Amino acid sequence: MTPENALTFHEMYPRVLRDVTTIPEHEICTRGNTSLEVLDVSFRIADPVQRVPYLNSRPINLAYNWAEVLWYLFGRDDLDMIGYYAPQMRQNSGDGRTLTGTAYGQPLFITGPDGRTQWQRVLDLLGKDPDSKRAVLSIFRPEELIRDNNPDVSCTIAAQFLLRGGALHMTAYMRGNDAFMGMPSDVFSFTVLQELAAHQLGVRVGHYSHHVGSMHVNLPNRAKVRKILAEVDAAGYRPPAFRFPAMPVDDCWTSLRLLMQEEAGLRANLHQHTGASVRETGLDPYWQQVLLVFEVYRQITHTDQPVTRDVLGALDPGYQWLIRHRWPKRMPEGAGA
Ligand code: 5HM
Repeated sequence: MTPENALTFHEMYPRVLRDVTTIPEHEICTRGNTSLEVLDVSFRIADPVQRVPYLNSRPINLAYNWAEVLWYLFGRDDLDMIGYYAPQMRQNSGDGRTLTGTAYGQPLFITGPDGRTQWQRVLDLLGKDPDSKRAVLSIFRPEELIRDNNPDVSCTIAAQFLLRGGALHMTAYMRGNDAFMGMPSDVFSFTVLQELAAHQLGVRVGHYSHHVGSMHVNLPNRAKVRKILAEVDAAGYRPPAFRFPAMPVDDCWTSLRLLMQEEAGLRANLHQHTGASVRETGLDPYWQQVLLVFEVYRQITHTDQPVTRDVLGALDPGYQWLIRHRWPKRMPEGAGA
């Protein structure tokens, strides 16, 4: 199948939702979920930095998306961290403490017997053989199907980097993807990994491709999908013209380690931030924005007050738009969306 193309994920998201809900190939019922399904869905995003849909009817949770990225990058599998941002993920845990299949950081960022992570191996490989077709990050493990009732089997089979024409392209292969709920988070985190890898290799960010065996929408979400389609189909619809910021070209890992420490303190409500204290961390402004998002989420989770104007005002316009739309009831008075 020829992949559909779009410049941004904002453009592609409603297109996939429309295909799955208006011309489904199957209606399936598995593990208690009834879904509309299309098989073998592929698409390509030309500018993967533009990884976010800006939809009134489906404002993404930027705090969760960035937390998931950190959770992956630091090889974590604990519910303590990810369950704080997405309490519903606790249902997929077999032991009440960890996740197995969903914790993609474990296969990707835990050091193996050769003293390297999978991530480092593929980057080393591309450094030596830039045209390689072997730069594969494997995620799905055959052992995941040993237990019939495994509550958490990886949905992502693998991801591949292809360095061509001086740009790092990424292709993700998923066995199944929930087009409404899961796909925005998966595209967000995978394209951040792509951007990070491109910077580590010192090359441009190429296009991002997404191949899915079973693309589906669970029936209870069909009404929400209709709202999204109504929003983009409305006469005179114009998407907000935000640009998602580009990651700085430096050793992001130093910033990421500091961000990870800061995140843990905010999550435990051990400290709090203002616009000024975030600037004083020494983080690059790009990572300061992520820290501000975690501070917004701390205020939302640990207090019952509106988010402070100071922190809200320090956010990049696109981030601010997403936060205002996600948590409209927690905005300071007079701070309209
Ligand atoms: O029955 P199954 O294991 O496929 O249920 C898990 C479902 O979670 C997937 O079918 C998919 O709808 C969703 N999912 C997703 O879309 C799960 C993960 C976690 O690996 C993901 N994207 N990253």
